[in-house]
Amino acid sequence: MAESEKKEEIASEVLTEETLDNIQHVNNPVLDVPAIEKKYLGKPTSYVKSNNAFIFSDGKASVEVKVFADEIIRVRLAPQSSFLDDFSYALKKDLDLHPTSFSLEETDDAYLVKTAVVVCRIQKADFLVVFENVEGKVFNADHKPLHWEENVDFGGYYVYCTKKATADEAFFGLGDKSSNLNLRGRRFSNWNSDTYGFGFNQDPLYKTIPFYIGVTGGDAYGIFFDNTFKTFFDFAAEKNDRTSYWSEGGEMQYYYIHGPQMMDVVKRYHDLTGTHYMPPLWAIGYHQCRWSYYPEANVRDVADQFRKRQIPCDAIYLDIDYMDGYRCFTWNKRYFPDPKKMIADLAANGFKTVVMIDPGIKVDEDYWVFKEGKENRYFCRRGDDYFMEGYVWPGRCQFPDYTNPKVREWWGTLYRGLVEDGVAGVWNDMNEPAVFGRGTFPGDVRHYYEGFRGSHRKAHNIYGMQMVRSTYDGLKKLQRNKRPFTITRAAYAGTQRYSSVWTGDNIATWEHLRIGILQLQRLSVSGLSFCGTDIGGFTGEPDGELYTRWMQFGVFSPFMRVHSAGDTRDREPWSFGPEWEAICKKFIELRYKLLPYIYTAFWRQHKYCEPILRPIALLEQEKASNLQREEEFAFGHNILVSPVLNPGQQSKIVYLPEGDWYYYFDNTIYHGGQELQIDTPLDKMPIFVRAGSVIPEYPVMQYTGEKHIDALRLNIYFGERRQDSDLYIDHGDTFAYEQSVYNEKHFIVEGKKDCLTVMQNQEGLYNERFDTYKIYFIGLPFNVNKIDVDGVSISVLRDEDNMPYFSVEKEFRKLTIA
Ligand code: MIG
Repeated sequence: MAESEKKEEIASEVLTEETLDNIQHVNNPVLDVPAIEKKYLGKPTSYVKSNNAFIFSDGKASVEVKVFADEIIRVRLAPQSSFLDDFSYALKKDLDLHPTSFSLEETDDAYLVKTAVVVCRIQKADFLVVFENVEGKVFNADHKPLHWEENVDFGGYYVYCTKKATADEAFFGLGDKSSNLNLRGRRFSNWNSDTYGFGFNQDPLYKTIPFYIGVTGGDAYGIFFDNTFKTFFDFAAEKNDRTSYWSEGGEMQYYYIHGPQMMDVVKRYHDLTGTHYMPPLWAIGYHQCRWSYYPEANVRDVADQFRKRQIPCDAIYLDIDYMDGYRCFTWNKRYFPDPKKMIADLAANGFKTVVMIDPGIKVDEDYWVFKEGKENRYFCRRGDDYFMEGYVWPGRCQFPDYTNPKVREWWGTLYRGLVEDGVAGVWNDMNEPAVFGRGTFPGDVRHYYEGFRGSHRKAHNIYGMQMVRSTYDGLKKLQRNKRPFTITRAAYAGTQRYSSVWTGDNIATWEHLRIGILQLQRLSVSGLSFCGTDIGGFTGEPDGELYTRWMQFGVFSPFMRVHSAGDTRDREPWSFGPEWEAICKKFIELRYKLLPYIYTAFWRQHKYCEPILRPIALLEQEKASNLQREEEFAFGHNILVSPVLNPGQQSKIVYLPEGDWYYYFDNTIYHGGQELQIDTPLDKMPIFVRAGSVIPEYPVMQYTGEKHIDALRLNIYFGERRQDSDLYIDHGDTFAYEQSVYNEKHFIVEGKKDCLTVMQNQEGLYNERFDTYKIYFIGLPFNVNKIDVDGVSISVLRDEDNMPYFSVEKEFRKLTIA
C-alpha cells in the first residue's frame, strides 16, 4: 500500500468530536477584525547594571543587554519590565563564556556597551540598537525600535524585531530550509512539520533553527533568535531595506554574534549551543536503509549481498515494520523470531543494526510501555488535564512529554531490551510531533517544560529535540559509555549535542538532489553538521543515473545513507544493474578511503566548532552577496566538490577558490580564483584537493575496523603556499577522548621550486596501532635527490603497483625532500 493510502486509512478513523471541534474552529470565518496596534519602545531614560548585563528602561518597558563574550551580546525585551524565566533548551550546559572586559559609556546621544571587539549602541533618541566593531563600522542596526503586540490569542505578546538590511546584504543559515543558499528576498516560518514530498521553497519543514548569518560589505555577523514558539523571518522580502523576525509568543530574545568571518560566527554559535558529540566511527561509514527490510531473511539477504559483491557497508536499518503492531520497543516475532541471534550474526559480519522508534505509544492496556506511561502520568495532557490522543502508525496513541526530565529518564530506560538485543543505534522519526489528520498536537496541550511549564505552542518546536536527547542519554547509559548513534527528523537549535539529522521525505528527482545539496550546506552552517539526505530520494523512482549521481554526493554528505519509501522499487547499490553498481561501489569505496579524513572533520567539528560542509560563501566571503555556484562546497578543510546535477551532463563549470587545486582522479593541477569547465563522465565527479594538503587514506574495507592498519597512508599534495592539515585518531567508539585519549596530529606543508618540507606535531595520549606512515607525494615539480627525516636520510620504496612512496616513522617531526 502506498504511504499516502495507509495514512488516509488510519486518518479516516480520526474524526472524533475533538477533531471536529478543531476543524470547525479552523473554518470559522474571519470577521472584520481591526488591525492590532503595535507598541514600540519609547526613549531610554535610565539604566541599571546587573552582573554582565545592563537593563535600560523607557519608564515602562525594559531591554536587557547582556555581554556573554567579547563577540556575543544578548538583547531581551520585557514590555512590562518583567523578563521571562531565563531558561533555554538551545544553550549548552555549563556555558563557558566570559568577556575579557566590558564597560558602559554614556554620550549625549547614546549608551555604549563596549567589549574589546564590539560596541552595542543604544540610541537615546529612539532606543534603536546598533552593533558596530570598535573601529565604528556598523554590522547590524535596528530599523525600528523593538515592538510588540498584546497577544489576543492567549495573553503574552507577539514580539518583533526589525533590522536594517543593506543593499548588498546576504543571509545564510536557518536550518533545513529548501531554498537557495542566500535567503534574501524570502520569508520563512519555523514550526516543525511532517512534510512528506516537500518542494523547493516549501516552508516550514521539519526543523527550527532560528539562527542566521548576515554578510554585509564583506563582513559577517549572526543573529540567534532563541524563541521556541512559532517564529517568522523576513529577509528583505516585504521591504528591500529591512529584515525582520518575530514570534507568536515568548520573549524577544536574540544573540548578536560578531564575525567578521562567517566561520567565526558559526563557531561562536556553537560556543552557545554546543557541538556534535564524536560519533562512533561506524556511523560515518555507508548505511543501507529501507522502509522496511523484513522479514529476517530479507535483512540477512541484503547484508549478504553487500559482502558477496564487496560493497562496503556498516549499518542496516529496520523501519517501523520490525515492531509488533507498531508498538515501540517490541519485535514482530513473526518477522523476527530471534532478533538477538539475527543482530549478532549481522554484527559478526560487520553490520550494525539501527532501529526506528517513534514517539506515539499505542493505547493498549496490555502493553507495558503504555501502562507505565499512563500510571506515571508521563503522557501529554490537554488544558483540562484530560489525556491527549492522536492517530499515528499504531492507531490511537498517547505521547510522552519529553520536556519533563523524569519522562526523558524513563524513555531512556525503555531502550534496554533493544540494546540487550544488540541494537547499535536509534532512529527517531515523527517527532515534530506528527499526528495523522490534524498535523500535530492541539495548542492547549500542556508541557512540563523543565518546570517552567507551557503549552504546545511553546513546546512544539523543541519536542523532537527533547525526544532524541532522552534517546541519546538513555543509550549512553545502557551502552556503558560506548558512543551512541542517534538520528532525528525534527530538531531545534542545539540538537547537535544529541543527534545527527536527515532531511526527511524528499523525492527521487534531479531537483531534489540539488535541494539536498543546499539543505546540507545550510544545516552545516546552522550547527547541524552531521546531516544527510535520503540518497536516491525517499519517494518516487530514480533511474540508475540519478541514483548514482546522488550516491556520489552521498560520499560527501556527513551522514551517508540510502533510504526509500515502502512503495518504491529496490534501492540497493546493485538494484540498477551492473554498470551503475560498479560506479556506486567505486564511490562507496572512496568514502571508506577517506574515512580518516572524514573522522578528522568530525573531530574538528566536535572540538573546534568547525562546520563540516562549507559553502563557497564561507570560503570566500566577498562572494557571498553574488553567489554563483551554490551547489559547490568544501567537505572538511581540504576537499572541494561540485556534485553533478543533471542527467546526461558531460561537463560542468566549477569555480575554484584562490590557491592551487588538484583534480582528484588524475592529479591535474589547476589555479584557483577562476571558473573551469570540468568533464563529468558518469564514473567521475568534480572533486578537488587543495595544494599543500595531507590527506590520510585507509585501504578499502568492507566495514570500519575490518582490517588492522600497519602503516597509515598519507597523500601529500605539493603546494607552494604554507598549508595546514590535521589528522585525528582514537578508539573509534569510546568517550576516552574526553580524557585526552586521542591523537591529534597537525601537519604543515610548505613547498619551494626545488624542495618540500612537511612538519608534524601531535598531542593527546592515544597510541595508534600503526608505527609508520606510507607517504605518497603528488605533484612534486622536481626530481627527488635527497630525503631527510629528522636528520636521517631515507630512500624511496616502490609499492606493489610500482608507485614510489616513503616509509616514515609516525613520530617524525620534519621531513624534507629536495
Ligand atoms: O509516516 O517509518 O521520514 O524516513 O521511512 C511516515 C516510515 C513515517 C517517515 C520518515 C521515513 C520513514 C517513514 N516515516
